[in-house]
Amino acid sequence: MEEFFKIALELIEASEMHEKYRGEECINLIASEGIKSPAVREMLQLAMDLECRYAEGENNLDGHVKKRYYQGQKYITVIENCVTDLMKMLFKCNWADVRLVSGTHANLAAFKGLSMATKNRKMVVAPLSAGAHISHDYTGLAGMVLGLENIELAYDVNEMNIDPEKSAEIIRAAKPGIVTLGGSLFLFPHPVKELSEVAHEVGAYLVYDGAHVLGLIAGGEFQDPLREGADFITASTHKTFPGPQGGVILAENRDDRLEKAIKSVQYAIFPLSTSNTHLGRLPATGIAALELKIFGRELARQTVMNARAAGEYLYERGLKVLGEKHGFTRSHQLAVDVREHGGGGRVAEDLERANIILNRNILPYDDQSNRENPSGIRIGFQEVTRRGFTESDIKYLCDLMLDVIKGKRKPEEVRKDVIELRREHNEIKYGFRSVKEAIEYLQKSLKGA
Ligand code: DSN
Repeated sequence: MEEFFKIALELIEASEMHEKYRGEECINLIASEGIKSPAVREMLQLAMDLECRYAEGENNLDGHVKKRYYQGQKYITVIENCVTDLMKMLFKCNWADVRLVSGTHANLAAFKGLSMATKNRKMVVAPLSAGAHISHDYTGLAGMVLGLENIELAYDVNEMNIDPEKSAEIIRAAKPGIVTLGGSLFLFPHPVKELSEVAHEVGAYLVYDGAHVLGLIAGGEFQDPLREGADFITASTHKTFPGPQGGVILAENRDDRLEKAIKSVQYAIFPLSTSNTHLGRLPATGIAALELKIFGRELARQTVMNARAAGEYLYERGLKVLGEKHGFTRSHQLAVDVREHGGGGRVAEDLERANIILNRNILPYDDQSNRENPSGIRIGFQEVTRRGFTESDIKYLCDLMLDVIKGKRKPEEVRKDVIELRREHNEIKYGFRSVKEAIEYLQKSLKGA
């Protein structure tokens, strides 16, 4: 009993300490994370009963609830339908599913559904080292769980992008059921237009994993995959889309081909891969969609501007920032080759000692299995942008990073400055300060309409 109680106490203390450490004392630059506004946080708190409930069932082709297997659903159904509609309207499409609990779950349902619809187990996708997510890969969900056969797209390291011509040849030769673009190291828009035409020519569906860039797409930055020809967008809702941790799939139901695929993906969602859809996150996801509708353009623009400004600043001071040819990035991310400073693992750990949190990253020319100390680090600017960082703050942050990376100052010394910089940015911008403020905004806008 004593041991059990000690562990319980340790758990509570660690949870409290974590909130202070990462929430108040670190500058967070992990590109796959995101920060929520006070209104989104408050909405999560308000949904504590919803957090206890279940809602299994089927949806119709509008993405609305069609059938439920439990009672007590009258508001749950409204909530799910409202969030679905907000997502459809935000991303200008006529089908969405918000029952996915993560981006990987969204990929699971899309890949499973589409491999059933096409009766084809081949998927053409970028290599892991060129930015694909582990769930796309033969060593991850796609290969080991779903049993898909992966065929790699061609990647052009000079462009830091998928090579459209060579990849088109690969798709034509492989005749897959799925072509997947998008991913986790994602600096420049992928050639969706070119490759969706080829995918459709061979009867494949094009899936765009927009987990990292969903908020940028909502804000009109980066690219517009559904208009460029993608059949499905899979994504998480907690990176540049600043909502609670969750997932979503979006599509434009244009014709019989899409309708067949949507039905199959819906079946892969329920009954194949969900029971509890984690309902407590849904109202807050809707508030995040509202915030992007109102503030998304400005937020996305500033996020990309901050990332590009950091790229230029670090490059001018001698770091090997990739993608120089195209202004370093058009997303929220930068990729930096830090081999001459000890490698990605070493640099990420040194920065962690200074309370600057980012991740080591495999770069396209790395050995894919070198996950311990790859060449690169990946830096994401979505959270600092929401904390109100503009170009001058970004340059100062880069100076602090350079001090550590170049060994000019001890990380522990830099940490004091990092904590101070973080404390100067307590307010979350581009969102509502409370649910009340959101309601007042909506009521005022509706009155004026
Ligand atoms: N593994 C995450 C990333 O950091 O990109 C996404 O799931």
